Amino acid sequence: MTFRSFDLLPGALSGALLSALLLGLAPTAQAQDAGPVTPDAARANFARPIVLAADDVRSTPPPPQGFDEARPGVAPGRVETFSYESGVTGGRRQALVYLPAGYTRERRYPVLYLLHGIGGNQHEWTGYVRANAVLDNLIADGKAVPMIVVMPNGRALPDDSVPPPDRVFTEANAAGFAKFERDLLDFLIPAVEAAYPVRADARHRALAGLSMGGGQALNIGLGHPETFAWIGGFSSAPNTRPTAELIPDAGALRRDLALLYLSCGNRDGLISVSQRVHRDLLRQGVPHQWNVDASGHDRESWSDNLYQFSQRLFR
Ligand code: FER
Repeated sequence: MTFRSFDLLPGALSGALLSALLLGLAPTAQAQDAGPVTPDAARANFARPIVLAADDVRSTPPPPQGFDEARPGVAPGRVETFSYESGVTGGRRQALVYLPAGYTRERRYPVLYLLHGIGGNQHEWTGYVRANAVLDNLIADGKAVPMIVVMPNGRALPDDSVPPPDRVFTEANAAGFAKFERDLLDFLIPAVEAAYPVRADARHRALAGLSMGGGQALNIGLGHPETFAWIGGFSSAPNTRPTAELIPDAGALRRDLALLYLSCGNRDGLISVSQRVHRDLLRQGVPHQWNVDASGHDRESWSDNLYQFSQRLFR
C-alpha cells in the first residue's frame, strides 16, 4: 500500500493500518484515471485486477544484497535542506539536496530531481526508500556518475505538510501535485542552478518519481524534453495524464530523450497505469525501458528501480 511513516513523522499511520482503513470503505464503481480523487476511488484503483502481458517482465538484473544499506567503508554523501522562494505557493519552500561524497564546487554536476508519493514529502526518498544509501554505494563502486539529487516537496500548496490520513486521497491534496509543474520549472530549477555547481542543460537533468511522483515525472518530463533528457516513472499513479496529453509530441521524444524508464511491481494494483503508458509509447515508436518487478506498491520496488535508473543516467 501507499502509506509510509518517515523518521520525521512519528505519528503517521503504518501501511497496514491505512490499508485496513481504505479496505473498510464501501466499494464503488471502477474509478477512471482522470476521475475525482477520493478514498473510495483510490481503494478501487489499488484493487484493479492485474493482467500481465508477455512483455510485462523484468528487464534488469536484480540488485545485489545490501544495495540499499549503508556499507562500511563507503563515504556517504551529504543531505542538506535547500529553501527557495516560490511564486506558485507565494512563500518559501524546502527541498532536500543530496551532494555526493567528494562534492566540490570545483566541478559541475548533473542533477536528478526525485519526486515522492501522495502521502509523502521531501523526506520520503531518503527516510523511507534509503535513496542516499543506494546512490552512495553505486557512486563508490563507479556504477553511477556522481550527481546532485534534489528531492522537493511535490505538493505545491501554501501548506505543503503531509495531510492527515483521511485527507490524503482528496482533490485538494492532489491539486498541489498538479501545481508543482510550474513550481519546479519556474522556481525550483532556477534556484538550484543559481545555488549549486550544476550543468544546466537537458542532457544533465533527470526527472523521476514514485507513484504520485511518477505521474508527475511523466506528465512534466514528457511535456518538456527540452528540459529533461532522462525521465523515470516508478509505479506511476492515476494522476498520469491520458495519452493524448501525456505524449504531445512523440517525434520530439524520439529525437531528444536519452532515457525513458518505466517500472512497476507485478503485484501493484496500479500497474494498469504504467502498462497503458508502455503500450502507448510502443504504438508511437518512442524508445523506453519497461521493467516489471515482483513487488507491490512498496519501497522494495522503488529502491530497486532507483538502483537501475540512476546507473543509466548521464552517460
Ligand atoms: C489513486 C491511487 C493512488 C490516486 C493516487 C494514488 C490520484 C497515489 C499513490 C501514491 O502516491 O502512493 O487513485 O489518485
